Formats: sequence, C-alpha cells, structure tokens
Amino acid sequence: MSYENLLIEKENGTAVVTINRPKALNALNEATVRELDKMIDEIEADQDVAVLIITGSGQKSFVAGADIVEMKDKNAMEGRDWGILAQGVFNKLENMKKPVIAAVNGYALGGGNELQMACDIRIAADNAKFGQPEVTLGITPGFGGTQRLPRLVSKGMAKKLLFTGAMIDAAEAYRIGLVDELVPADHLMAAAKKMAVKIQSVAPLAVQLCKSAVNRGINMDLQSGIQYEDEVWGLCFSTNDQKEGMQAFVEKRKAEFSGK
Ligand code: CO8
Repeated sequence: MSYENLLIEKENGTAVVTINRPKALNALNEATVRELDKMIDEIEADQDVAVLIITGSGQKSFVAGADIVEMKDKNAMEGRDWGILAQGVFNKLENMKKPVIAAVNGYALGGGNELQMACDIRIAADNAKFGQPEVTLGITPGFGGTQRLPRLVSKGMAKKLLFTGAMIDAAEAYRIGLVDELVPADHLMAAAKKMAVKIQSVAPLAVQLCKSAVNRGINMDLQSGIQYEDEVWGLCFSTNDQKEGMQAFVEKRKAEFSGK
C-alpha cells in the first residue's frame, strides 16, 4: 500500500511507522488520519509484523497536534465530524490486537499527545515536550484527551494540563506517568526496538490477552475486571503456547512460541 504522509519500515517482526509532514511538524490533517486508519488494517493483517512502533519524522516533533490551518474554518458539524473521524481511528489503534509502542521524539501536543496516549506503551526522548494546548486555541481536546489523560495521570494533574494548556518536558511527563520510559534522544529508536524485540520473545497470544484484559478491565468495576481476567486466564490453557511455555520451563530450555 502507498502512503503520502506515513513512512513504513518492517524489519524482524517490528513495523516502524513514521508520521511524515515535516513542514507542519507532523501535524495531523485529515489525509494523515485516514492513512493511519489504513495503516492499522495493513499492520493488523500482516503475519510478519508482531509489534508496531509509531514515531514522528525529524528530531523536533512527534506530532504537533491536529492541523490548525486545515481545521480553522470548520463549522460546528464539520468540527464534530473531524473529531469523530480521529477518535474512531485512535480507538482502533488502542484496540489493535498487536502491541503498539509510541516513540515520542519531540513535540507531542494536542492531537499528538492524544495519539501517544492511545498507544500501549510510551517511550519519550529526553527532549520531548507534551501538552494539551487546545484551550489556547479556543477549543477543548477532541481526540480523546479529556478522557485518556485523567486515566493515565491524576485527575488534578490532567485538569492542570487541560486548563492551562501548558507544556511540560519529558522528565515531568515521566514523573507524572504520562510516559513509561525516558531515554536520551539519540537512543529513542533503539530503546523502542529493544522493547519490541523483548515483547516478541514472549507468548504472542498471552500478550494479546493481557492487552485485552487491561483495556477492557479499566472500564469495568474491579470485580467484573477480575472475572474477565479469570476467563482470559482460562483461555490461555487452550493454547499451544501455554503447553510449550510450561513444558520448556520443566525441561529447563527456552520456550519456542508459535502464537497458536
Ligand atoms: N497545525 C498546522 N501547522 C502547524 C502546527 C499545527 N498543529 N504546528 C506547527 N505547524 C507549522 C507552523 O505553522 C509552521 O509552519 P510555517 O513554517 O509554514 O509557518 C511550522 O509548522 C513550524 O512551526 P513553528 O514555526 O511554529 O515552530 P516553532 O519551533 O516556533 O514552534 C511549536 C513549535 C511550539 C510546536 C508551535 O509550532 C506550535 O505551538 N504549534 C501548535 C501546537 C498546538 O497548538 N497543537 C494543538 C493543535 S489543536 C489539536 O491538536 C486539537 C485536536 C482535537 C481537535 C478536535 C476537533 C473536533
């Protein structure tokens, strides 16, 4: 498949997708969001890809938000449709079966922060910057920011970022739990790929089911989540990977998982 605003490299079971609109600091216009949608289908269907990494082109920006130039003249209905389109794509990304790592290489603002929050694991370069500056533009976040941010950091911290539109640096983002790993900028892709390799070394179906249990469970009350975990856990015992994983332990050898 061909893309105008995305670069896709696949190597050793990992796909690296780079959002590539350097003239606009990789801001998301509608065409790019539609390409992300297509890319998710492609990666999900590709038997040779186990883990997806999303990053931005260049050293300066991951994604500097939704494209302000493109959206500035929208009317209420057009604005709503734009939000619905991107929310659908971000939900789809969050619920992919395959694990998704955000490698945040610079500005992750507005829709950029919302994009990285829809990924499973976030690794930030030490020069990255985060924020939800929408209130400075007269709007609220529209790609899930008011919902995912308080689920990742404290409610008060989320409101602080949302109400002020202030930018925070990568160290602060790591301190408050907005990102999960902080690395020197020149090690970012190596760190993301290393994590992808580590994830690929364990049982793929178990990873997939962990993801489902966390994503579904977080929207349930605790007891319903625990029950869902019981079902997921039981399901593992129907897989070859469970037999192989435990047999390999008993035989003191490395497990060879088939993802079946
Ligand atoms: N949209 C369009 N173009 C952008 C964007 C953007 N979000 N960000 C940067 N650019 C462009 C600039 O216009 C500039 O273009 P040009 O060279 O043609 O003038 C180029 O990228 C370089 O940017 P700067 O010259 O501004 O670079 P600086 O280093 O001076 O500043 C910043 C970098 C701080 C990142 C600055 O560019 C900035 O503040 N950008 C906007 C950040 C922002 O406000 N993002 C949030 C956008 S709103 C959003 O994401 C809401 C999503 C939900 C919408 C819901 C609708 C329903």
